[in-house]
Amino acid sequence: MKKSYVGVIGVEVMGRNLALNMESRGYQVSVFNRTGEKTKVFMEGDAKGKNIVGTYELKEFVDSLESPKRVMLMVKEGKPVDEFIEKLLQFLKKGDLIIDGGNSFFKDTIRRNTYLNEKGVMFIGTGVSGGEEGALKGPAIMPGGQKEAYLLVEKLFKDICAKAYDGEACVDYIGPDGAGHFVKTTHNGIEYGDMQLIGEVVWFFKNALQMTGEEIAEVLKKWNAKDDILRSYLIEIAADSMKEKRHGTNDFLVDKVADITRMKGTGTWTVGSALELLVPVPTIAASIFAREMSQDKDLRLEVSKVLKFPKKDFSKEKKELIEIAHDALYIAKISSYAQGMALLQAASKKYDFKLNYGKIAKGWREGCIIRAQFLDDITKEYEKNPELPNLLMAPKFAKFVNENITKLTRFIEVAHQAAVPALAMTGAFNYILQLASPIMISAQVSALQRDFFGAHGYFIVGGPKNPEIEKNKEGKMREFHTEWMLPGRPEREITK
Ligand code: NBP
Repeated sequence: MKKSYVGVIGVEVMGRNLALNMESRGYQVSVFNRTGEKTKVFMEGDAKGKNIVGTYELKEFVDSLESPKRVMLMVKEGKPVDEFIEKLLQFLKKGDLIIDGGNSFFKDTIRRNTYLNEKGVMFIGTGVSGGEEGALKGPAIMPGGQKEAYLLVEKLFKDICAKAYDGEACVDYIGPDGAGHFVKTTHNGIEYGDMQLIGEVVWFFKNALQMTGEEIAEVLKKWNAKDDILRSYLIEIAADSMKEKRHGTNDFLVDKVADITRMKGTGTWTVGSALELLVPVPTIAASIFAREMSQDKDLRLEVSKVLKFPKKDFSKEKKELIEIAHDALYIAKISSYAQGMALLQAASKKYDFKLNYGKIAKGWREGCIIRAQFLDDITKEYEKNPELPNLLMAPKFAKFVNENITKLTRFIEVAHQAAVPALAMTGAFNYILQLASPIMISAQVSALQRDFFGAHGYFIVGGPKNPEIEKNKEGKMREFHTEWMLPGRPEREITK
């Protein structure tokens, strides 16, 4: 029997749709699932009559593949991945390849890569984005691992992945070991931020401007028009869902759906990594906090009986405020992506991922949830200057922010007067504000407090008009401590 080009383990939503996608591009695919019954259902259903080989023993699965063997795991992240790797090692040889296409934590991927490398088996950890539809029709793929491992699947990935409007494949080699999964995790964090920002705008429309679901849908539809700076998949589906009536009723689904958002954890990893790498991601973090707050419905029902705020009505300024919201959302999006990109930069430095930010943004243009016109602009800015210290400094974005920042200020002000929380919008605004502050007075105060109670030291700047930090002859920042408990409170320089 002819051997399969590739094998997929896991026939849940992602695995079975990826297998169908591969088969539709001319590849013979073998499949295996821990619970054989699921394989049987797949083989007798969607896979029937297709060039897909159903297998029920792991050895049979591996034997059915041509060499070098390409095994793609599409199983739940964590232990199942490690368990399959162990079992597969009994049958794989040097030069074979395991690909983990699930949402794995990048440090696990680094560990697995090292472990398998010692055994001569190559390993790719790859983000596969776009959910069920993406898996079937073309996902964005973010592979990390050995370059020679990538070359073994480059053609396959290029054939099955999404293609952007200019025909470019939404896959590229991301970098070594955990690079692909780190980028996918960051993508998910950015996705959380995008969703929260759009949610806050819709809340603003409903509560500050008293707009109906249909009106909101019309506005969002315009924002998704060709060449609009906000054009994106998430705006498109938000517009669509605003119009939706609950099946069999006359109620708008948006008025009936419970205000609870769950999460699977990749956004939390993004924020965890950001904390570890000392990269501020306030918009992304706010979106996690907002999801967390959404979970405790009982508490919110209780607190809302005790705390009540005035809610100013701004519906008379609807037209003007809709325009303001448009540009405010765009600025917040720039800020949020700047945070995500800064996280990628820090991780690239720490883990030597050698990430290419322009290419990463390019690869997100189709086949993933954050696909948007805006990503093209990000790519162009990084192509002009790959060493951009922060995305907000890209001339195109800096110009827009400088000209329109007061709209974000106004949005936040109106939102708060109408008792609409704007966690992510505020986070985006304050990120810009702090980043653009040559002197952060709050940090000056904290530095003083830390030195006062803990003798932690502080640095010295020239003064309000000279924000540069004083350095010694070797170029090192001079550090001082005030003896707060001694009479006269003398200052001494700390020399370590
Ligand atoms: P799930 O994440 O629901 O995983 C189901 C698969 O994992 C089944 O094959 C199941 O086998 C297997 N599995 C489990 Br659960 N526990 C196992 C264990 N202890 N040992 C061995 N196998 C085990 O499937 P999915 O939604 O298709 O997602 C697959 C991967 O892709 C995940 O990492 C997910 O995070 C990621 N992802 C999902 C989406 C999405 O939209 N769903 C999007 C992007 C990425 P069984 O059938 O025998 O229980």
